[in-house]
Amino acid sequence: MNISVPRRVTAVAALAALALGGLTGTTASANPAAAAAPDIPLANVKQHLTDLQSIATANGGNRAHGRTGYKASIDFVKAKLDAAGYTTTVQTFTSGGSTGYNLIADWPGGDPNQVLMAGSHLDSVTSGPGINDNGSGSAAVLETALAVARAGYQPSKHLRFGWWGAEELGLVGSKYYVAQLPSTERAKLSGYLNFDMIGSPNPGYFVYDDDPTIETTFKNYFAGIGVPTEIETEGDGRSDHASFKNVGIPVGGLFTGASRVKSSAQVQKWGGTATAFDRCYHSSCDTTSNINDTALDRNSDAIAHAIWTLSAGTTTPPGTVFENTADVSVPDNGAAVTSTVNVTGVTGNAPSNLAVGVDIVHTYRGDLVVDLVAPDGSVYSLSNRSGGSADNIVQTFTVNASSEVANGAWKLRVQDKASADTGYINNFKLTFP
Ligand code: DTR
Ligand code: CA
Ligand code: ZN
Ligand code: ZN
Repeated sequence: MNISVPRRVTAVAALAALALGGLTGTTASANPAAAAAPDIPLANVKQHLTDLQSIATANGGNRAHGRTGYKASIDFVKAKLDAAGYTTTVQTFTSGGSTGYNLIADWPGGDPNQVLMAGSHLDSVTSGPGINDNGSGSAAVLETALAVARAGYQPSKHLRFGWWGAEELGLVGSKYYVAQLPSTERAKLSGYLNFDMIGSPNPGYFVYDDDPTIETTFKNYFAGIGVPTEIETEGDGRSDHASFKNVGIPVGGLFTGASRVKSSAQVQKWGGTATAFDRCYHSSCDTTSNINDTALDRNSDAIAHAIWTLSAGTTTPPGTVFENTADVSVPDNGAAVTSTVNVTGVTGNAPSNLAVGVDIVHTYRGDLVVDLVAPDGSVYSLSNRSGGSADNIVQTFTVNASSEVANGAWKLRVQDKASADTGYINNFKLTFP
């Protein structure tokens, strides 16, 4: 039986412990500075492009609005996001007599009144597979979203990602999305980042000159890796950010060029040739061979940098533990009792896979009703008179607590509902993955 009370480790000690290989069984109130973005693996982004190419090949050579290849592209991206724990929504609209689709993916958590959004159009033209235009943007945004999930990133702001239909017909999908968004919801969007053609074979590095904070964020990234950038001058109105800008939402984005010809000065700056940035723009040759890997990698990492920087979140170190080791006696056939842990220093909401460690010593577990009570009073049933005459409940439950604010007093509530056997709470632990 352990009678020690919850031990608090100062943030510094907690971080030191984490640095030394993780905390061991004590309360951590680590509150790290805003975390740096992870590197986005180029191989993963290119695999998405290969998959999109396969989809086009299997569907008449394109992924255009109204064609089977586009819906197959939506299904492909959605499946990966669902598997990663996103809340996805497919929005339908009609254009040119055909059904169009937008895919919206929300990362659970963050301040719902401050939404940072990133997006790209997923449709191609009918003449080709659209791997640079715009598989490149779609794949990079997808991989960044998957990196958020891998990191267990809990940003201050709520993260949302979008893949738009029928951009090539005139920004139709993103215009529909914005038009359908109530003004109260539009007001919550702190920024929209757009990525349309970010892997051009003869690349330039262009930054949209719209919202200054977003523009600076991107410029700083490229300056940090020693890559000069230019302001995107032809971008206004030319891609989905225009749909958001037109209703006053701050926008930004990246672009590596389309059919325009790279100048000799730009060749001096970026290398390549004084030819089109993308000679396969809107052509059948816009395939997986129509990609410059360096440009795709740099822009993918720039997207992650912007998401992490502009969402001002922190990554809860994997395995952050909050626990209460004090014993609490459970009265036989009596009133409910509780053990409490106070979660601090975790930004945003709790995760969808919160690990709830329960350790109850008892001679008849079937007597017990065991609940997790969130700081706002929400009740999550863990065990309800189950297990019969077996001894003890020593188990880790995985709870989807993503609708709960993480910080606050979480309680393990236990009640013995039958006479003749009794016991005590030995340990109650919450682990943030
Ligand atoms: N309209 C985009 C390509 C495009 C052309 N100029 C810009 C500037 C900024 C972003 C995108 C573009 C398309 O064909 O999808
Ligand atoms: Ca990378
Ligand atoms: Zn296009
Ligand atoms: Zn495009």
